[in-house]
Amino acid sequence: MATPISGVHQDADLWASHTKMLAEPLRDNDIEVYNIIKKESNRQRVGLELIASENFASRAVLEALGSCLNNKYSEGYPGQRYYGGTEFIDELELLCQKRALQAYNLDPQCWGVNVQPYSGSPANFAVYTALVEPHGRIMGLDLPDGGHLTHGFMTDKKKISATSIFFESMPYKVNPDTGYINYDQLEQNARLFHPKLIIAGVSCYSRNLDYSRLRKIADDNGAYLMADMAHISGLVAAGVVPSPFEYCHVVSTTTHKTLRGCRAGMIFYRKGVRSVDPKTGKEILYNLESLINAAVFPGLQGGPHNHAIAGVAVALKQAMTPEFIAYQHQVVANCKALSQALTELGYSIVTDMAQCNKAGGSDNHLILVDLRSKGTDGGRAEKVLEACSIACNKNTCPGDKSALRPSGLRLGTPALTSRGFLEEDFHQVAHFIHRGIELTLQIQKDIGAKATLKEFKEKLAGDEKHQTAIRALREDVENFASLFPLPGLPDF
Ligand code: DSN
Repeated sequence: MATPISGVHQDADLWASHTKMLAEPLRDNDIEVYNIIKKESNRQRVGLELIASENFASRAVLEALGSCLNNKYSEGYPGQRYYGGTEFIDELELLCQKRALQAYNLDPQCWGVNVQPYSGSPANFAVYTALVEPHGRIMGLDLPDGGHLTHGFMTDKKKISATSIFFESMPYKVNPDTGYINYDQLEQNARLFHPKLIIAGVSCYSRNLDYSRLRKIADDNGAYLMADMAHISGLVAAGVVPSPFEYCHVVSTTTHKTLRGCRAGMIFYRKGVRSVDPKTGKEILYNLESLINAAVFPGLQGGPHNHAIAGVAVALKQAMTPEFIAYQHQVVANCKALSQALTELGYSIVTDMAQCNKAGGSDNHLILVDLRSKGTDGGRAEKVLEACSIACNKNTCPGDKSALRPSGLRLGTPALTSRGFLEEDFHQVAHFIHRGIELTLQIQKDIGAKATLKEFKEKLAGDEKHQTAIRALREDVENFASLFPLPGLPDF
C-alpha cells in the first residue's frame, strides 16, 4: 500500500491531532455550535414559522451548500477566471445559469443571468451601480408601504439605506384607504422626478403588481424597469402569479424565499436586440450584460460563493418539477385559507375589500393583518405570539401615523407549506394566532392603554397569570407543529 511521503513533524502528536480535528464531525469538534444549531432546529420544528420571507430548504440544497465548493476561489466568470483549478466551478456556474433561464422559460438569446450575487441587497445595489450613475434617480415602493430597504429607503430625518445615499430616491406609495399601489400618483411623480430606474418589487404587499402599467410609466420617462421578485420568485417559476419578465428590463431576486434554495441572489438582464432604428433600420442592442456583470464582479463583490451557487442550482432543478408547482399552488391556497379564517374571526386583512370586489386577502403567499380595529398593534402581538412559538413580524399598515408603532402583522405561508400544511391546518393556525391576540388584549387591559411596549413586555414576562396562559398556548402550538416533518439535513 502506498504511503504519503512526508517527514516527521517536530510535534508528531500535535500534528496527528491536527489531522484528526479536520475529520471530526461537528458534534465532536464543536459541541457549543452543534448545540446552538440543535436548539434552532428544534425551535423550527416545534414552532409555527409564518415569516413571509422564510422557508425550509431541502436536504439536497443544504448538502450542496455544505460541500467542498465552499473552499474554492474563482473570481471572474466561466472561462475567464483569475485563478486556476476552476474547471468544475465553471461547469457548475454554467449549469446554474442554464437552469435559471429554463426555470423562468427565458430564451438565452434574449435573456442572460448573473448567479453570483451574495444575496438580494447586493444584487439590487449592483443593478443600480450598473445602470444608474451615482446620484442618478430611482423610484421604488416605500418601505412602510410594503417595499424594501434597498429600493431607496430614507426617512425625513435620515438616509437609511445606502441605496438612498449613493442614489437619489423618490418613493411611490399605496393608497392609504385601500392598500393598493397608487399607480396614478407614481405616474405623475415620475413625470416630475425623471427616474433612471423604476423598481417593481415588494416585501409586504399581497397583490399582484401591474407590470404592464409600470413598464408604460418607465417608457414614458425613458427609465429602466427592474423587478425585484425576491418574495415571489418561486410563485413566478411555478406560474401561479404573473411573471415580471414580459415587461421588465432587469429582474433581481433572492433564492431562499418562495424559491426555497439557499441564501443567495440572481440578476436577470435582457440581451440581444433592444430596438430597430426607424431611420437607418439598424438594430440597437441591449448593453445590460457587460454593465451588470462588471458591477457584480469586480465592482462590488469578490469571489463568488460557489457552494451557494450549487445550492441555487439544486433549488432551480426542483423548481421545474410538478411537485414544486403543486407546492406553490398550495402556498397560495393556504394563504387564502389563513386569510379567510382570520376574517371569520373578525380580523381586518389589508387590501381585502368586498367593495372593490377584491376579497380573498391575497394573490400570493402573504397577508397583512391590520390590528387597529382590534385595539392593539403589531409590536405587542408579535411579542406574545413569539412567546407562544409562533414566529411572524410586525409591519406598518397603510395610513399608519408612526412607523414606530406599526399596526399590522405580516403572515406568510411558504415555510409551513413546505412542512406539508394544508388549508385545514391553516384554519388551526388562525385559531392559535387568535388566542395569542386575545392574550395580547388581556395584557393590555391589565396595564392600561397608555403603557409603553417596554412595560408591556415586562408585564408579559413577569405576570404569572399571563405566563400560565402563554405556556398553555405554547404547548398546544408545539404539540401541533411537531406533528409535521421538518425538511433539511437528517442530523439537525
Ligand atoms: N428580510 C426580508 C423580508 O422579510 O421580507 C426582505 O429582505
